[in-house]
Amino acid sequence: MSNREKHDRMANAIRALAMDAVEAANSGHPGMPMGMADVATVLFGKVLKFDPTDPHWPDRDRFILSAGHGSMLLYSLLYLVGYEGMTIDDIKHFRQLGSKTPGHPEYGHTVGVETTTGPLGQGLANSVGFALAERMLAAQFGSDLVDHHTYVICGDGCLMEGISEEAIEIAGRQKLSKLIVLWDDNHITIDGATSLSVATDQLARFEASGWEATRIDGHDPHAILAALEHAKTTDKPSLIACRTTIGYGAPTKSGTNAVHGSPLGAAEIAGARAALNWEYEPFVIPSEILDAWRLAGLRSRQAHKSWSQRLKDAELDKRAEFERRVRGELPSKMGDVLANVITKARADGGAVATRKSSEIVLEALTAALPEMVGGSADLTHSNNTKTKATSVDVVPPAYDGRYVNWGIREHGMAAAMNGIALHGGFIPYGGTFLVFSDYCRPSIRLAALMGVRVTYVFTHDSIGVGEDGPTHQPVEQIAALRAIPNLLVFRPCDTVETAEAWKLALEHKTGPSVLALTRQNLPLLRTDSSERCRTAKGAYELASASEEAQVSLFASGSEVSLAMAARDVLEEQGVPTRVVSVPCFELFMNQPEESRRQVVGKAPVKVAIEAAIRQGWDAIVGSDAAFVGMTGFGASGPAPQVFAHFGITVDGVVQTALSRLGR
Ligand SMILES: Cc1ncc(C[n+]2csc(CCOP(=O)(O)OP(=O)(O)O)c2C)c(N)n1
Repeated sequence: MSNREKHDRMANAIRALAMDAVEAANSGHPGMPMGMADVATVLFGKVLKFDPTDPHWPDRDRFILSAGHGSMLLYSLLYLVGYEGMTIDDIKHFRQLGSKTPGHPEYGHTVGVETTTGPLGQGLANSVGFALAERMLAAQFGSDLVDHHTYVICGDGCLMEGISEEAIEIAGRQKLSKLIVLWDDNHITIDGATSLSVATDQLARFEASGWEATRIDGHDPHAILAALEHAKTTDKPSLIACRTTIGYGAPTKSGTNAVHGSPLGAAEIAGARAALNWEYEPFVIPSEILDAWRLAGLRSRQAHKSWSQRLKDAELDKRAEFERRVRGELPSKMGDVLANVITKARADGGAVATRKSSEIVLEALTAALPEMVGGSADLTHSNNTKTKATSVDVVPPAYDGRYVNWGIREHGMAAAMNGIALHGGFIPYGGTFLVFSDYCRPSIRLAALMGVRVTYVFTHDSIGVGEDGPTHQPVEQIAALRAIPNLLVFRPCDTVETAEAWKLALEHKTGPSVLALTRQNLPLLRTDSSERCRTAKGAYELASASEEAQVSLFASGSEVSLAMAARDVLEEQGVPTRVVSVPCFELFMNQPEESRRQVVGKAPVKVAIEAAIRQGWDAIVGSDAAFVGMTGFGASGPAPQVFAHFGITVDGVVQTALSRLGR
């Protein structure tokens, strides 16, 4: 068999598996895998550094299928190269409930899947984080241990999505030369030709952002290999536009949107089998082709062995630290570090904004945890995310800093932080205003879905923003974030709760966390000397009533101090009142029912207070409770006046409670 013949047959194995699996599932996307089979065959067969027997090898090249609808491309490859846990039966169960081959690639579900993709553009933007993490980790541990590439296959959809622009600009600025993007330039999307909706010169666009860009025939294995090899030598990120035919091999449907997202049908599949000279039954790969693929799977064995030897030979301390970082384990001193912060905050006692509290905590944490990498979407001095330990920026060529200037690119930042966390070796945190969490939301959702540890520092968390007005005053964002499963949303009331929130966020290894922080100063409320991390329960009684409580006040963040002041007034008026601080709904909902009941208490009047919409509170306080908060958008003006305008005041809370008591 000639090399060309061998290549064609290896690529046709992907095409056959893709069309057969989609046919069996009666759903899926055969066109993209069939079109990109040649590119994928060269990449996995000749270039990609990977070892199917150790899918988590830290120095493997990363492969990201940003065009996640083409998942059968990835599943076929994982099966063909011999990943344990991807069998032909898994391929036959494509898109079935509980299978390892879900509709779109899911991180943590299928071995060999580096990130969850499907929402177009996210994978491409994740890849920027992967490639940046590789450079940063190499800067810290040396190229002996860290020296790999990040490869992406994306489609027209990924490049049309706005997030791609942010990702491309970040990668260009950071000169991520080991990031190589293969664009499936097939001129087709769901609705038809790309010309329906796009007239962009993509190569010029990438070049304008500091990339090297080239166009090749995506069905010519020599051109593909040459382009990949060249891309590895440049000092810029690379775009390789691979001109392909979607559904390559399908006799009547190839090159059209008919092959994008539907089974081909028996007749078209028979025609494709004939055209591709593929005479085998569905799901049958002849042994010489499977052997060729399995050999490709062994290609990096030696590289892996040499790497393992280098790790073994590394100094003991360096090796232990590298392994700890890759495992994502926190250093044992973290507890002491936070305890010191809390002791000092109690000694200092003054009022501080929780964004400042977060900065105080971060100063200590980032000094103790070299894996923390910070950043902000151009609001560093508002988000208070930069510390002494992270004062050096991450910039080429050294990449030895710990702070990323993401620019005004919230979505790109959030997606890249996912990539950094998924790469391993780092715990990313990044800031913007809470109101702009909407700009990050698709990536936050994916962080939660994937279960990756990312922390969002969202400051300016209410109408307390004041003069910037309703465009900058979040009202529905907290509720919207609380709606995302597996996302911890913390709204701490003082420095102690902020330190506890940071601790819990870092310990939440299986999901992301939000810290919603104030711009305005707040008094220290947790003045007791207890070392208990009370935030861990999500809600707790901060102040008890003098006698059996008539009123329970529930609040989060800046409204907890308001509740405490209202309690004083009510107690003075002879109304026994308790205050429950609610820094984290999700953690509270995880408590056993009995302890939740105790925290909620039996007071006949319950009032929840939050300078945001009510949505979500009923699950804690009940729909019969009163609520002091927002019902619409905010207003521009000095913060105290805005709070007064909306009745979110001590008097407002007192009057609400008294009227509920019929007084
Ligand atoms: C954010 C987002 N919007 C819409 C979709 C639905 N969708 C899936 S594939 C696709 C078309 C993608 O076109 P292209 O990238 O050219 O893929 P190809 O047709 O070449 O397979 C769309 C709109 C999606 N997955 N993600």
